[in-house]
Amino acid sequence: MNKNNISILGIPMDLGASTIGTRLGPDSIRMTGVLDDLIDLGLNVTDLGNVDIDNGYKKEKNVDNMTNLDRLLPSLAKINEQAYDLFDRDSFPLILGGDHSLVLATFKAFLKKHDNPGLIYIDAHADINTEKTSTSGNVHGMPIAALLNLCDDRLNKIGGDYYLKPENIVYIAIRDIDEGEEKIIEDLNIKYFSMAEIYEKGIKKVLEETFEYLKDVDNIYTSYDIDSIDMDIAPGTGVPVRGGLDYNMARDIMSRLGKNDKIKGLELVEVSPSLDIGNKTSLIAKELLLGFFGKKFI
Ligand SMILES: [Mn+2]
Repeated sequence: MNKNNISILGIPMDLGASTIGTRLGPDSIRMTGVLDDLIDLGLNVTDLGNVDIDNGYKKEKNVDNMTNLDRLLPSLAKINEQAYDLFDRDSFPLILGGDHSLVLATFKAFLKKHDNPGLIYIDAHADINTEKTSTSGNVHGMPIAALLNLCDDRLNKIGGDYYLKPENIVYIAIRDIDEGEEKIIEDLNIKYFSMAEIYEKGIKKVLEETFEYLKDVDNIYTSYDIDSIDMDIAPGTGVPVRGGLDYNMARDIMSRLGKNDKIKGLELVEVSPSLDIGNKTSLIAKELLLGFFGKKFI
């Protein structure tokens, strides 16, 4: 994997969220000038543009507690195909989202591309509700459950019969977990680092333990939800939660992940410019990406 060559795919998705706005995330991040800055770091950047998604303009009916399902399924199938093509290129894949339902399609493509891959999931939420445990019906709270084959088959089977092993996922920064989710995490013994544990150990130790835990996995995908960061510094997101990562921690995580050769793909999701204050969330997203790709920090 050549990290000097980056291919970028935007996924302007908001069908999985409760509010519209994340469809503007990829372009808002681009408009910070991050592509020029990556080129200035000496990288070759290819922007493949955005996946063409039919987002509509309002919520469609709720199908068996999966909102927008009828439009989500063809969109996720399309994202899955284009993500696979992205992962098949001889360059480092960078995905800009978009609401987090998209990871169901992107990580399915990663599972098809790589044998026994791992997932580092940096998020305020666990996104591991099924349509039976979810109180909202929003599919961006369900992708991990679907990747584990725990949801309705219409979600589980998107992108084919490839599934994530529960022992191959590590959550970082979760702090807002629903009751049903807690039970799934306990039953499957899924590894996570809460904010309390992160404060106690520090980022360096948390990531060392993460890679030790994933030591039998050669190919790791990182899914970075901007709501992992505290809502006061990254307010431009659909489901903000107080008590998250501060800027230095968020940036430090990215720098350390970027230096690890096992990381074979990165996505940054849930930036919602219409909920932002002074564009600061997109600007933080830019700094996170630059940190991942080697810009010196502090
Ligand atoms: Mn999320």
